[in-house]
Amino acid sequence: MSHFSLPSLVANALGSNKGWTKQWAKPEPKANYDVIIVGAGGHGLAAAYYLAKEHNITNVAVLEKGWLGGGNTARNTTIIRSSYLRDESARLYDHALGLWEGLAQEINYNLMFSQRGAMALAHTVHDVQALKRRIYANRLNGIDGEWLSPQQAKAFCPPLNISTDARYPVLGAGLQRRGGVARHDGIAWGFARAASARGVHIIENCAVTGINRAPDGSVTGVETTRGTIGAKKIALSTAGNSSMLLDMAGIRTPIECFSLQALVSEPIEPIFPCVALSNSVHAYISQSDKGELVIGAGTEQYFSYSQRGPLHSVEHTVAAICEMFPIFTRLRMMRNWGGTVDVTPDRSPILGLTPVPGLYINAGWGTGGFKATPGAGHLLAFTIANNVPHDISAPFSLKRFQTGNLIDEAAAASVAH
Ligand code: FAD
Ligand code: PYC
Repeated sequence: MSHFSLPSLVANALGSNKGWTKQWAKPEPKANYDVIIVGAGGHGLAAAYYLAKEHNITNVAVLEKGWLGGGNTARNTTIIRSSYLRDESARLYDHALGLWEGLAQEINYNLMFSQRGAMALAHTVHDVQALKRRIYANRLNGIDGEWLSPQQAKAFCPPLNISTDARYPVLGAGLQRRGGVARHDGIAWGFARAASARGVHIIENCAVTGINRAPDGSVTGVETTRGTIGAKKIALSTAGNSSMLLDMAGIRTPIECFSLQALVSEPIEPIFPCVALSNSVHAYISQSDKGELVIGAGTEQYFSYSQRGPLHSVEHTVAAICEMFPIFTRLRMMRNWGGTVDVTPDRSPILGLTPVPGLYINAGWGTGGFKATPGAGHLLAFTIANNVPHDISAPFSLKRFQTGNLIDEAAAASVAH
């Protein structure tokens, strides 16, 4: 089975991102912009790109406290799928997946987007019922999904142990064949280069420390570690730091932050042909094109803004992987790391207007926002440009925490919380 998608091969053959060189301009900040986006993760950079491309708004700055793409965009396990339960989520994530499918050509950057299939394993009767329900709901929404028996799951993923004497035997699996993985840096650098080419300013080492407001309450700009910068509109796209930024504008949300850890093994020959996720045993795994097994854990059980976590969670995750895939028992772990994820009570994002005129929010993607990167940026750009939410993102407003119209995706998050 090939790990490369055709778009990747084409973009690669064209040599479009020559050795991953970072080809975007590094301007000094101007005094004023039409739009400031806080956070140069994949989402913020995508929003800047779509603002320029689809709304002809190019007087835009993306301000980043660290380095471009160094937040969760750089730290995730890159699983992409649109297999969420609720109609609202299905539209949201499938919008993003649709954008991924044409993106390498569109921005002429090798994103190494590989639709190798994302397979969620069932280990209990409850898992079977929840996964089958999700597959049926997905199909009603026009999203591909199929149920695999244990034998079919093993045929799809040969390293899988389907022995009935496993501690949590595999009872079957839900498969989305259009799911897969991509190169995390690629999406940040690709959007950065494409936005920069359209005139967007990307300014690194520029932390936002305050949000300035006019007497009528509307935004006028931001205070930063590189001085005051004016703007008519400001969008916050700061993932694990979102609640701190919202605090600066006096907005409270039910976001809670946790560390989420991942690790990679030493590189080995291609052996793992898909993405596999287990909610019950708590681990997810794929193989990178470099050959490393990319493995992720559940969220830590305490609140934290720390981009690291304890070793015992990694050990628990590795134990789960070895149980499901005993062939990996003798592999060495190369390195592990963590990111800070911003989790909402219903495990769905917040994307839209805020009570502060001119201030927009894209947050709460928690453990699952990498897959949404082009979609989140696309919908955020629409919202900023038109000052109204896009139809697809309208249900994901802050107001749902007051109205109670929650969009519960706890089971579909595929990560233990
Ligand atoms: P980020 O990339 O974090 O960007 C936000 C940026 O804002 C950062 O660069 C940060 O430095 C900057 N910032 C913060 N505060 C300020 C400030 N005051 N001023 C200026 N800049 C600021 N999702 C999936 O879909 N699939 C997965 O397999 C998956 N696995 C994951 C595994 C791990 C270990 C982790 C940690 C996350 C995982 N996720 C996954 C979640 C995913 O990584 C995030 O939801 C997504 O990357 C968020 O993108 P972003 O652009 O919003 O955030
Ligand atoms: O959202 O599918 C997901 C996911 C898997 C691992 C981390 N996030």
